[in-house]
Formats: sequence, structure tokens, C-alpha cells
Amino acid sequence: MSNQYIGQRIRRNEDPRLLTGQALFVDDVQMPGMLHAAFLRSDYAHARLRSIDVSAARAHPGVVAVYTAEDMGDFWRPGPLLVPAPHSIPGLIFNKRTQIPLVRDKARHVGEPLAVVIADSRYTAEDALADILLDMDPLDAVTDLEQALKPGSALVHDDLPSNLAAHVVQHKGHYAEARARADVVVRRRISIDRGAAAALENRGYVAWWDPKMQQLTMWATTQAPIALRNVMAGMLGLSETDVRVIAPFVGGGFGPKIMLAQPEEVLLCWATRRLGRPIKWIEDRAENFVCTTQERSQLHDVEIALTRDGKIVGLQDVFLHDTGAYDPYALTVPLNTQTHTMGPYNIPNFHTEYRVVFTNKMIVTPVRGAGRPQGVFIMERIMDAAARALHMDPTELRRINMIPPDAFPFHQTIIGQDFTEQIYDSANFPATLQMAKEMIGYDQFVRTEQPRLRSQGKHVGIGIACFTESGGVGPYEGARITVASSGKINLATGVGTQGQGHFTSFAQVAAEHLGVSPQDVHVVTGDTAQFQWGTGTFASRGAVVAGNAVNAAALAVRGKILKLASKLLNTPEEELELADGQVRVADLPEQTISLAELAFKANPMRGSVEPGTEPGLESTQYFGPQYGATASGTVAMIVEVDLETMLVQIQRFVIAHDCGTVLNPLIVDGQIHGGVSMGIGQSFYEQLMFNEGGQLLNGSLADYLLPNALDMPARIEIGHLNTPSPLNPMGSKGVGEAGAIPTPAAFVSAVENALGHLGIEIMESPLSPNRIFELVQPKRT
Ligand code: MCN
Repeated sequence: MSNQYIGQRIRRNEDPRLLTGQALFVDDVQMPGMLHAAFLRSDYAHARLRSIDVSAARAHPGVVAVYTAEDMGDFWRPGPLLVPAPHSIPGLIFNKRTQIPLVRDKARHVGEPLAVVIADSRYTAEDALADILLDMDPLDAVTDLEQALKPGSALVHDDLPSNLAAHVVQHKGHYAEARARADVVVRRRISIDRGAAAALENRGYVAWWDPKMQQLTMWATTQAPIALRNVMAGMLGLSETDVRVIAPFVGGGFGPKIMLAQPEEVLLCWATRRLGRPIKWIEDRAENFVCTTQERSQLHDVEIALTRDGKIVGLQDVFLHDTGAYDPYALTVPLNTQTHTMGPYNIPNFHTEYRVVFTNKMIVTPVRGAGRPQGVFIMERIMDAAARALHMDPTELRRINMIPPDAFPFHQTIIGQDFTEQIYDSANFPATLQMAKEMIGYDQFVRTEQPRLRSQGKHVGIGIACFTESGGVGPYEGARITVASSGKINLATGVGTQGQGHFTSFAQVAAEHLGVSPQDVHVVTGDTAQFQWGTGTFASRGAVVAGNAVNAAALAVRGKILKLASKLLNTPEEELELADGQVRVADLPEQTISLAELAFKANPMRGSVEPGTEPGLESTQYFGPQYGATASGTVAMIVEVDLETMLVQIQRFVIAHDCGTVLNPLIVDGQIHGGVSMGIGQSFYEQLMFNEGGQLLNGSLADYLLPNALDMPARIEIGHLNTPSPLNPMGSKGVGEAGAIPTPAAFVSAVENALGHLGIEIMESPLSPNRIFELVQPKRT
């Protein structure tokens, strides 16, 4: 494969439109006769709904309709399970409780919708919410993971015997036996709390049932337009072809926009069919804090067993995972935690067990990293604790336990995110560790810099985190490539785009094979009228799965171009080359035919058609990997903690990353920057605080702090290692979540290292100045 475009740092095709305000977002959609929706939401985390009277709201001037659960009749039903539970795991218990469109009997989290008002403006709709009379009986809220499983706890779902949503146990080898012969056993309790995905653009939808076309069109901030179309068609009793979902530009997704069958989506689609008018709902930030899905809270009891010289003989992790009020995403998040705990290390014996717990909090579904950051966090925390117990350098402990580069494919013998055995396809873990150490100057910092700075009273520390990132999972994606009679290339695929640069990276792959520039490839990623089949953008799979479908379609179209050109130029295909939008005879460059002319001729008129001819220079191809590809890396950072303000300044941040063949290094670096920013936010600034009643205490951007540019390290230094994946023709692996996965682990490791001389150990995330103060204070007095 030549490399004119693949692997080049090409600027993003989409940026001029985005930067000049010419990009369409859902809130830009305006339609004649459009109505607006507002939702009445539960103020209680847990409360029985005694009665709801909407008559005054219905009479409110400008209100067109008000609906409660009762009005939905047979259309009221819980949403589908969006991902199956991994029943290939023996003994698995899973209690499915998916979310409902409107509360019928009781509210299970603050923000759960009770009624919807549809009016001629959002202002009117919001005003009319105040006219609804509610009688609700508050119940004890389930908020604490351990308490939730104790007998006598209030029940989130009355028809279940307890708040247990799932119980999963997996084994590799025999942990108990390994522990019995270990020289050292280190045990810790480690906690990770909730954060919000906090995309710049909140969720939003416009739904329009056109009675004359008999078609539902939905503009949606979704990461999975095709899956959303399928779910909406299913819930409304329509055929897939009756529904068109368009995801225009989306201002960040970061996971929650993969959710489907959310109350607002269902209500808008159902109501527009009754009213025959378009309806818009744009989530406001206060709603986003309580009714867009969230992630991360888990409580782990971890134990690592080692020999005296630092070889890991076994690991045990028993944890509780908070799924919130419902579990529509089944076990995706805790399964990822479970399968990312061993990370790059060779751990012969592993006992991993989790209980998923229903609580009266917003639903948990994947947020960038999707369970992986927790797995990495607990492993890296216990590794640092083990290194201290063994008086070993923490990077050396990591190195000697890494899976060697010649051990691939490496079988982990537990069930992974593909629901089959987790297998690492390829990697060179020690090389990324070494690269990160060299980039940050680890040895010199530890030997000379840190003692020097400490002697000046500075609390500086270095942290390190090694990680794997299984991504690029199936089942499949597809792409259709067409040469238009303008000579430009149209490329359509079913994945959604929320900022990942697909408009450019996929264009590069097509351009590579078709002899055009990436600017001449028009990419559509979010319109079900353009592409019918696909899954969505999650698990860092765009490059691997959709990218390889694009690659296959481009090669197939190239074949068609060459075949037709060979006929028209009367020259064997092997003597033809594609460049500058033309096919030319290699030795006779003046003998050419343009792609435009070829496309025109490939759509023959009557009389010139040979029987069996397939029209057009077009191909649709699909790609599904055998199993997910394993990206990996190491993050290292140096921080200084100010013991007056408790602020943490990141002085150096390096990441050595391996995502196989890189399609566009500029985009990959940008993805890492974004992920690292999210990781820093979720390490130090962002924490959703709830009281015992399940009320969110910091549901505004004034109280829930997002990091800004000044909180970021001045530079994020990135090193690339390219270990191609043998599982796809381009050899790529994912990168979209890479920065978010290891950063919390490295951050806490660095802060702990900076404060280690005070005898402080940190087994939690996120931190905050307050929390560091609480940890430091007892050691100072
Ligand atoms: N890429 C590449 N070479 C590789 C791997 C990737 O050039 N070896 C390019 C891809 O072609 C794509 C981008 O990097 O343009 C990300 O690719 P990939 O890692 O395959 O991830 P996805 O395209 O599947 O994106 C999903 C991932 C996830 S799961 C979340 S969450 C996420 C993310 O990416 N949310 C994002 N990145 C985000 N970036 C932005 N700006 N906004 C979000 O909401």
C-alpha cells in the first residue's frame, strides 16, 4: 500500500465549517409549525406517584398537548435491553430493568420524567409545567452501594428481592492456591466516584411525523443513528424504512449519546405521530446533570499476591458497581472493568467478582473509557502499594510482570467484551513503558531531581500508569463508496461522528486507493437514508471497523474504475494508474480519462448496456473483526502539590501509545489530547456529589468544575509505537478513549508520590483540593 494519504498529518476537512459557524447542529433545525417540549421531572430520588393532574396545564394558553404515562396506552413500555448480558459466563445472574418513558407508579431517580408538555414555544411549555398538580410519597433513597445490598434496604425495584442487578464471577487459574504460596500479599479497598460526561452540546432531538409521506424523521444528537432508528421503529410499531434518523454535527458525545430509547426520544417520536407536527426538545444543562447517563462509581476490594522478588502470582478483585436506577446497557461497564484489570501484566491466577447494584441515581452507561479506567486505576494503585511493600521501584515491578512481546496472541482465559475469550492480538508493553520512562526522564527525576526539589520544600511527585484498551470490536460496520459524475467521491457509513474526525480519516483511506485528494471525498456518517446498516460509535472502533469497511469499498471501486478504464483506453489494467482524479496509462501520461467521465459512462444509456452490467462506480462493503484489537500504552506525569492551596500543578505529561497503523497522526494526537483532558477532569475536578436522599448537590457548572485550558499541562508529549493488529487489513487499533483510561491512575500515583514522604497513601478517585487537605491535615499535626 502506498502512503500518499494514510498516515499523513492532514488537517480536518470538517473544521472550516465548524469554525465559521456553518455546521448544522440539532438546535439549528427549524421547521414550519414546530412545537416544543418540556418535561416535568421528579424532584425526589425515590417516591411513589399517588396522582398527577394535568388539566390546568392542558388549558394553559399556547399548550397543544400534555401527556402522562396513562395517555400512552399500549405504547408505554420499558425500552429494550441495548446490549445482551454475557451469558457465556457460567453462573451469571442478571436482572434486566430497562428505563421507562414516563413514571407510572414510582420515580426511581431525580429527574425521571413524569409528564411532557408540548406547546408553541419552550417558554410556554416550561411555564405550563408549573400548572401540573402532583401528589408524591417520598421513599427512602438507595444511594450507598454497600447499604443497598443489606437486608432491609429500600428497594429500587419492588418486584426484585434485593437491589442486586447482577452477579458475575470469573476465574483464571486458582487464586486461593497461588495466594497460599505467595511471599507477600497486599490488600486495599479502592473507591472511584461518579462524574458526568459533560459534552459541550447537551442532548437534543427534533422529531417529525410527516402524515403525507408517512415517514418519521428524527434529528438526534446520537452516536448510533442506525441503532436509534431501529429502536424507534420497534417501539412505535413502524418498519425501519419508515424512520429516518439524521445525526448532524454533534457537539461531543463521550459515551452517553450511545443511549437509546431514552424517555425524551420515545415521547417526541410518539407525540409527533399523534400531532402530525414537528417537535423539538433541547436538554438544558440542569437537566443534563440529572437525566443524561453517567459513570464510574465502583467500590473494590483488591488483593495482589507476589513472590519476594516481585513476580505476581495472583490477583483478586471483588467489587460493587453502581448501575443507577436501571441497567439498559447490561454489563458493558463492569465487564470492561473486569477485563482491563490485568492490563499488560501476566497474571497466572485471577479471581474477579462483581455485584451490580441498583441505586436511586441516574442510569450508568459507558462514558469514554467505559469501565476501563476503573480496571486500570485499581491495578495501578495496587501495583504502587505492592512496590512499596517490596521496596522495589514501581516501574521495575511493572516491567518484570509484563506480557513479553513474543507471547501474542495472548489468551487471558476469561470472557471479554466480545462475550468470547479475551485474547490480546498484539502489543509490545515493555517498549511503551520504556518509551514513556525515557520521554519523562524517569530515572533522573527519581535519582536527582526529586530529592533536590524536596530539599527546597517542594512536594513533587512522579506517577506512572500502564494500560490496555480493548477496542475496535465488532460486530460489523459498512461503507458505500460512489464515484459521482462530478468526479468527486461520496462515502457513506453507518457510524456516527461526534468530533472524532471521521470526515477526514475515512476520506484519507478512500483517497489513497482512488487517486483523488481527501478534500474530494464527501463523507456522510450520520444519516440512515444514506446508509442502512451499522452499529455505532463506541469502544474506539471507528478506525478499525468502519475504517476497514471503507478500505474494502475503496479497493472494490478502484477495481471497477480500472476495469472500465482498461476497456475504454484499450490498455491492460496493470498498465493503468490512478492520480489527480484521472486514470492514465503509466507510460503514456497524455492518455487519460477522468473519474467524472468514467462515472458518467458507468451509468449507460439504453442501447449500450451489456446484459448483466452493474451500473455505477460504486461498492458497498462490510468489515467485522474476529475479536477486538488491543491498543496499549503508558502515561507518566510529574506534579507539584501546593500544600497551602492544595492545588496540583501538572509539570510534565507524557504518553507512549500504540494504536497499530495510524490513519491520521494529527487526529490521533487530538484524540489523545481530548481524552487526557477528560482524564484530568475526572481525576481532580469532576465529582457528582449526592446527599443521602439521592439529591445531586452540585448540578451546575458553577459547582461541578470542568477543567479549562489553564488546568491542562502546557504540553502533552506523545510518543507512538506501531504494533499493527493482525485482525484487520489496515492493522489499526483504537485510540478515541486512550487518554481518558490511564490518566486518573497516573494522576493519583503522582500526587501520592509527591506526598509519600508524609506517609500518605491514596486509594480513591477523584481527588480535589478539599480531599487532599483532608488527607494531609492529620499527617501535619
Ligand atoms: N484513528 C486513526 N488511526 C488509528 C485509530 C484512530 O487515525 N489507528 C482516527 C480515526 O480514524 C478517527 C479517530 O482517530 O478519526 C478516533 O478513532 P477510534 O479510536 O477508532 O474511535 P471512534 O472513531 O470509534 O470514536 C469513539 C471514541 C469514543 S468511544 C468516545 S466516547 C469518544 C472518542 O472516540 N468521544 C469523543 N473521541 C471523541 N472525540 C470527540 N471530539 N468527541 C467525542 O465525543
